[in-house]
This record gives sequence, structure tokens and C-alpha cells, in this order.
Amino acid sequence: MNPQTPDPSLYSKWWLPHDISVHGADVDRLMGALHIFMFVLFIGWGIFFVYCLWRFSAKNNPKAHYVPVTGGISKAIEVIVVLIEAVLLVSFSMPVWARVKNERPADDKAAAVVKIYAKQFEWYFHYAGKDGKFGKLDPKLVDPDSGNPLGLDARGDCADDVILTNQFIFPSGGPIVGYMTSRDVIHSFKIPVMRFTQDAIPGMVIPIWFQANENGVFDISCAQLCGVQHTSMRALAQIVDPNEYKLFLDNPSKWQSEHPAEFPQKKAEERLH
Ligand SMILES: [Cu+2]
Repeated sequence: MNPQTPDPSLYSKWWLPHDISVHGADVDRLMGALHIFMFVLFIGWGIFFVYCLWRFSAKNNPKAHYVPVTGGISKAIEVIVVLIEAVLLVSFSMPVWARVKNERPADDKAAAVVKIYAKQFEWYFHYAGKDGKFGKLDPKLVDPDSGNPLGLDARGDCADDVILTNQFIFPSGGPIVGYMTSRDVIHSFKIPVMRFTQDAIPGMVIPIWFQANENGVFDISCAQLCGVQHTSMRALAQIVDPNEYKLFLDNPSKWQSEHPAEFPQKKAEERLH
């Protein structure tokens, strides 16, 4: 286990992963409410199913009954289910959705701005560097072998831009805003400990934001079945103090070599192989 990663509690082992996001409690509460409601429905439908097996068995009903149900009970149950679903949607889901998705801070109020690119089967993270200006991308310059997977025109202002592959370094304690897109198929960017999931869609640039309130090294995965190596499309979230983040932007390669990070699950995987 990586020393920066907290030990998984019993809760995170059997239920939801560790939560380090400012929105995490909201999302978890919503998931809890939905699970309780679904459990009640499951029990209700189960009882109804067993009742039907008995009530409409061939032994009890030698002759088929062609008249549909007309009683008020079934209608009342349907109305109750619709009402509960409406309550879940309007008073639980929509406020959480509004807080998580719509209240996005402006770029200049953010602790970090990053552009995220998905492709089969890699995540790229593009930082503007010290000057805060994003360099232009030119498809003609794309050359993954020479370390330019996005085709960054690294001249002038943009020479200090940083592009990381499958490693996402960002600060805790402040909002992170980003822009996400995909270069091929639909992927989905997921940081389970941040309770953050967003599809990356080719042809669309999707504004995102989230905020971590804890440092550590955590998994990022692709949550959309995007091809044969979908399961290996993972990246590492390395969450650090804001001053460490500044040091990283000042000298990315030096900082990375001084702060190596490995996947939290690496040890578990090694045991499997
Ligand atoms: Cu993917």
C-alpha cells in the first residue's frame, strides 16, 4: 500500500470507496436513499411475485380468467411509486446535480485549470504551465513516440506547457476546473474517491470541476466500455498541497522524479500475476 493512501476502512471495502470530495457526502447520501428505495421495491415486488405464483397457479385456476385487473389497489400502488420517484428526483437528485455540475467556478478562481483528453486507451492531462496560457495544438505535430501525443506547438509562450500521460497531479483545498474531450470514441473519466464521473465525447469540449479536501494517490479509470483494452485505461490521481502544485508547475520532471507515485492497487495486482 502506498504510504500516501489511507487504509481502506470496512465501509470502503464493502460499500463505497473512501470519499475525499467536497461533493462526496451529497452523492453518497443520494446513493444511500436510492438503494433503500430500491430495496423496498425489491421486497415488495418479491412478495407480489410469490403471491402471483400461488394465486394464479394452474391448480387454483383450472380455467383462465380474461378480465384485466380493475381494482383500486394496483392503481394506488402505482401512484405511490411514481410519487416517491418524483420526490427522489426533485428533492434529492436535482439539488445535488445542480451543486455538482452547475456551480462551476470561473477559470481565474480555480486552484488549477487542466485540459483532459481521452483516447484509446490513454488519458492526457494538459497544463498551461507557469504563464497560465495554453499552447496551441496542431494535429500535424502529433507524435506520441517523441513525447508529443497531443501535437503541442511548444514555441513562444507555450514552451512551458506540461502534458502528462496517465498521471493527473492537482492540488487539494481549491476547485479544479477542466475541459474534457475525446479523440476517438466515448470514454468516461472516473475518480471514485472524488465521486466524479463524466463522459468524454468526441467533438465536444465539456467543462468540468471538482474539489478534493485530502491529499493522496488514487485511481482514475475509464467507466465506459471503450474497446478491447478498456480495463487497462487507467490513470493516477496525485493530489498534493497547493504549494507543492506550484513547485510541480515550476519544474515538472524534477518534481515528478522527487515525488514518485504508484497505483494504489499495484501490490494487489502483483499478487494476482
Ligand atoms: Cu475508455
